[in-house]
Amino acid sequence: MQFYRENYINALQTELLDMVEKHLTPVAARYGYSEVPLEATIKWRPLVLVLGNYSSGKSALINEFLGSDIQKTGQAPTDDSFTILTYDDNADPDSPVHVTEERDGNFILNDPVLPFESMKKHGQRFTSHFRLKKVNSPFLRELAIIDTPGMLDSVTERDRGYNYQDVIGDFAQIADLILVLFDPHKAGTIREVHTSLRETLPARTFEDRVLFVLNRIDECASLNDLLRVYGTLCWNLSQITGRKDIPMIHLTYSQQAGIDSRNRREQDLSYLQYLENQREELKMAVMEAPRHRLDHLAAFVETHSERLGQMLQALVNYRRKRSGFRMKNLFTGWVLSLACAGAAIGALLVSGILGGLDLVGLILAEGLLSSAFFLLWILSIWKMAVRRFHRRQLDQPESLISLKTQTQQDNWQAVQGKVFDFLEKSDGRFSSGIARKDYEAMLAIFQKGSREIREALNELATLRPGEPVTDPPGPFLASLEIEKKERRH
Ligand SMILES: Nc1nc2c(ncn2[C@@H]2O[C@H](COP(=O)(O)OP(=O)(O)O)[C@@H](O)[C@H]2O)c(=O)[nH]1
Ligand SMILES: [Mg+2]
Repeated sequence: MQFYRENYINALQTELLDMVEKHLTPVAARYGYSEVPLEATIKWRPLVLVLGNYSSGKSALINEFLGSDIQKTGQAPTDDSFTILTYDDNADPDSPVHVTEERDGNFILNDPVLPFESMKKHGQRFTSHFRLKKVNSPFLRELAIIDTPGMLDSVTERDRGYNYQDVIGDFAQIADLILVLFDPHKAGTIREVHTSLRETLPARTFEDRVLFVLNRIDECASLNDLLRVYGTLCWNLSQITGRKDIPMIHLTYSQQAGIDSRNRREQDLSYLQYLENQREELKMAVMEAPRHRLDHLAAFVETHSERLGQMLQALVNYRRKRSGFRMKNLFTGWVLSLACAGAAIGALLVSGILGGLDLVGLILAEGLLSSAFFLLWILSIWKMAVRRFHRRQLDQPESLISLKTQTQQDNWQAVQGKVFDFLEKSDGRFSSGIARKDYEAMLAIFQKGSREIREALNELATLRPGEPVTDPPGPFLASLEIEKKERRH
């Protein structure tokens, strides 16, 4: 079969999902790392999340992409819902672009095909502000868009009845591409958006996954005004991100919305002609979402195999420490039992009670008595000591692992609670052999699998649409598969 860039992307995606499903999810389930299968949030179509203040023109820009007025727009906070816009495979692609089907929050949150089941936790008020629209726009063939209600000031924010920041954080985590929109009137108010993104996105994917857009640029009075606004935004961004280099900012506006609102003021809009191409560029960047999905998947495999690896390392260390403790304590018990039995027999001899016993009898008595003491030790002190050891580990789980690098510390933050829960629930009784094997598998995925995936992604970057490919990607971790099979036989 001839391979092209398009099916290379698909094949790579299938390989990666397979890897998560076969290798990561079973381990994640075994140790309570995740309640739902890990692939649940990443198996649907590539997702583009659109964020920004209210009336920064999110909905208008989306309408522009889709080629029709699908989303409501307006100056006041018009639309307070999260809306998934996705393609309708059954609709007639030649009919004018329109909404072919609408679904409510209850449906979306309960459909196992969709990646939103875990968002049920945000409650009924959120559910009633969540909807899905199927649209026959060709723009949506390879991706879905999430339109969001804008951020309001913090006072009004409290009346929503759900935690807006948390919802945004959850969407950001499953999104492959995030558009953050600003408009010239509010180029300074981006702290909240940034905070929730920083908190939820793994640091190394932040830069690749977020696109900054200065929208509604047709509302600047002149080129000077635009430059002033642009400068303000850059300054704010670098203040908040703490970086000296300014991220790329797309400058654009919605043509239709612009025409509708024009001629209210004196404006010199001659500068716009130089920026017309930016809309198309942004559109192309958004249409790269399937490639971002691959990066996202690669990062997903990397992050979760690394975290699971660390979790397992802590568990393996726990078992090692526990065995060491048990052995040491057992040995102490044995020595003490012998000593006690010896002392007791000595005392009895001195008092003349055991006077009639010969050497063999004495050895036998010592054996019997020390065994009794030892049994007593095992049943009482030893058990208690192991329980106390267990509690001590639970009190300071960080003693189970060495945290030298920042990455190790970040990962530990993410898994510490899970290690605690698992140890508490299992009471420390789990197979150390299986844990060690699982740890090695996670290490192999993190080190070898990630490298193989990166190589395939690099190869992809060199391909142009329509260009044939000599080798399909993968199979990744062939060695791990073979090892697994061998173990089964
Ligand atoms: N002049 C101009 N007006 C815009 C532009 N984009 C949006 N608008 C208008 O700004 C208002 C808010 O837009 P909307 O898309 O609803 O913002 P949202 O709250 O971010 O979804 C509407 O009245 C739009 O017509 C633009 O690029 N130029
Ligand atoms: Mg809107």
